[in-house]
Amino acid sequence: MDPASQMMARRAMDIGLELVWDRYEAQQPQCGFGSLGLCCTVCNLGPCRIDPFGQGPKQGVCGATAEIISARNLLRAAAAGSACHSDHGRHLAHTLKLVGEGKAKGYEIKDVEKLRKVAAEFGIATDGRPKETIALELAEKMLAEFGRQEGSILLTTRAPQRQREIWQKLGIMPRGIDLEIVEGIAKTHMGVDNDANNLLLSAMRVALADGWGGSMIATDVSDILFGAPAPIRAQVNLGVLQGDKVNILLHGHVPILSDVIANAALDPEILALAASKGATGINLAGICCTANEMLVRRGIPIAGNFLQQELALATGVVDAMIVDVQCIMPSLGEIARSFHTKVISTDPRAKFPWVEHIQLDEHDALPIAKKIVQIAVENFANRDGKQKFIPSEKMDLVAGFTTENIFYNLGGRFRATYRPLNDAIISGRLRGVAGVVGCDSPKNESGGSHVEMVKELIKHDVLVVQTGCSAISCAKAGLLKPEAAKEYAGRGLREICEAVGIPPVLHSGSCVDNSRILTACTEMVREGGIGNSLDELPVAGAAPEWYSEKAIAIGWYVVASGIFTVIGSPLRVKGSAVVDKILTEELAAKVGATWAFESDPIKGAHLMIDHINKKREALKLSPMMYEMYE
Ligand code: NFS
Repeated sequence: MDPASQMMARRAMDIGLELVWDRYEAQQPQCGFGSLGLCCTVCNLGPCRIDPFGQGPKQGVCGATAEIISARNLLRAAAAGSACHSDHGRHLAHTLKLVGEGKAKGYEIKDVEKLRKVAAEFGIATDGRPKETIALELAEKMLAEFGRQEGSILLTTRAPQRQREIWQKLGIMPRGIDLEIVEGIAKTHMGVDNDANNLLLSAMRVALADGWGGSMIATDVSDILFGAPAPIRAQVNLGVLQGDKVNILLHGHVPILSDVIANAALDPEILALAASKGATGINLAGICCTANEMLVRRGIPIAGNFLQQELALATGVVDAMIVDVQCIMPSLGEIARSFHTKVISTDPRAKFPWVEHIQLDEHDALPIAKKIVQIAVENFANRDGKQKFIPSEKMDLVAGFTTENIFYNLGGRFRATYRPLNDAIISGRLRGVAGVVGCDSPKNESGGSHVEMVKELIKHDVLVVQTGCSAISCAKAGLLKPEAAKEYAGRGLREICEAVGIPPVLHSGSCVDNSRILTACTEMVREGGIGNSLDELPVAGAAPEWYSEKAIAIGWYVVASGIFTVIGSPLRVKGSAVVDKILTEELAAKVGATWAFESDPIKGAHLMIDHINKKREALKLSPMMYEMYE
C-alpha cells in the first residue's frame, strides 16, 4: 500500500538485494505442521508432529496430543514475548537506579511530577525529598517486582476491582515478573503441565505480568527519565532521509540508547565535523519502536516500521544504523555491506553478523554516543552518490497521546477529566474505542491491513488508539493528522475531533506503551457510565499483522484483561479444535473476552464494531446519534 516501500522494493530488486518478501516467498510453502501448532521440538524424543487429517500419528513419542503440543507452544511464545518486554522494563528500572545513585552521567529525571505520582503508588514518601532519593527508592521497589516471590505485582492494583477478582479466582493473578516467566517455561518442559486449559491459564498469567508489570514499568520509567509525551507534530516515511545531511537511523526499542544519541547529535564539535565533511547537518530518524519513543518525546521523524528497515538501507544515504534490541532483522549487516552504511550494535544482549559492536555503558553514556555519532559523520564522506535513491514520500502526523494527557485533550485544559469521552460514548456520538496495534508482516498486507481496518473503524465512529508499527503504517497513510477526521471519520467522531483538535487516530507510543491503553481503559471505567469493569466497556483490540512473540504476550494480556481482540493470522493452534475453541469461545466465560482470528481487515473491523455494539446494548446506551436519522 505504501508507494515509498514499493519503490524501494523495486530498487532493491534492480540492484540484486534480497529482502524479507523474497525470503518469505522462498519459504513457501511454509510448514503445515508448524502453522497448525502440531510440531513439537520440546524434547529429544522428537521432533514430533501430529497428523491433522487423523491418518498418521495422533500423539508425539511421549504421548503429547495436538492440544498439549499447541497449548504448550503458545505458552512458550507468551513467555518469550513477556520476557522481552520485561527485560526492557528491567533495563529502564536499572538505569533509573543508577540515576538515583548519581552513577549515570548523561541521564536525568525529566518528569518529576510523574516520578512523584508513581512513587506514591509504590508507597514511597515524596514530600520534601530530593528527586534522586525518590528515584532510587522507586527503582529498587520496581526491581523487586521482577524478583517478587509472593503476593501480586503492585501495578495490578491499577486494574479495576472486577478484573483483579477474576484473576484471583482463576489463579492467574501475576506474582512476580520473572517468576511468571520462569514458571511458564518450566511448565512447558516435557512431563510437567499436560492440560491445555491449565497451560493457557499460565499464558494469561505470564502475559499479565508483562502488561501490568514489565511493560507498565517500562512506560512509567521512560516517562520519568525522558519526559512524558505530549501531542507533537512530526513526519514519517522514508522521505524523511536527507541527501545533504548525515543520516543516522535509530532502530530497536529501549530509549536509553536513542535518547543519549539524540543528545550527542547536538554536540557543536560533532556538528562542526559534519560541516567539515560537506554535510549540512545531522538528521536522526527512527525505525520500529525506538522511532515511536523518539517521536512522542522529541518529534524526531520516523523513517519506517518493521518492514522498512531493509528498505531504508537501500536508499544508500544511511551513514549509520544504530541498533539495540528486538525486531532487528539478522539480515541487516549483510545488506549494509552493499552500501557504505555502518550498522552498529550497542547492547550486550544483541549482536549480529557483519555488525560492529560498540557497547553502551549507562554509567557514562554520552562519550560512547558521541563516538558512535562521529563514526556516522565520518562515514558520510564514503557515500557513493550513484547509490543514492531516496523516495520523496513523507507524511505529517501528530503523536504523543497518553493516559494522562487525554484527560486534558478531551476534558479541556481546565477540566482534566474523561467525562467528555464517556459522555460522547453514552450519547452515541462515539461508538466506542479500539486499540489497533502490532507489527507489519509480509504474510498479511505489509502494513495495508492496519490502514484498511482503521479507516473502517473511524468511519463507524470508533476512536482508534494505536502503538507500535501499526501506528507507523497508519501515519504513513495520513490517518494521524487532525485533518483525517474530515476525510475518513464518521459524523460523530468527526465532530469530536474537530471540536477538540485531535486526529481520529491517537498515537500512544511504542509497544510497551500498550500499557497506556490498559490504564486509559481503567480511567474510562473509573469515570463511570460505560461499564464497571474492562470487560463491560465498549472497546476492542486488534493486531492485524502481528508476527512477534511480544505481540502474542500483548494479545494475551489484553484478552485476560477482558478486552476482545482480533488478530490477522491465527495463533498456531488450528491443529487442535479443543485449544481453538478455548481461545475463541470458552475464554469469554472466564475472563469476559476472547480472541478472534480474521485475516480480512474489513471483516476484522466489523467483528470489533459488532462487539462494541453488543457492549453498548448490554449497557443500554443510546443508539448511535446519527444512525437514528439515516
Ligand atoms: Ni511491537 Fe516494536 Fe514493530 Fe512488532 Fe516489532 S517494532 S515492540 S513487535 S514489529 S510492532
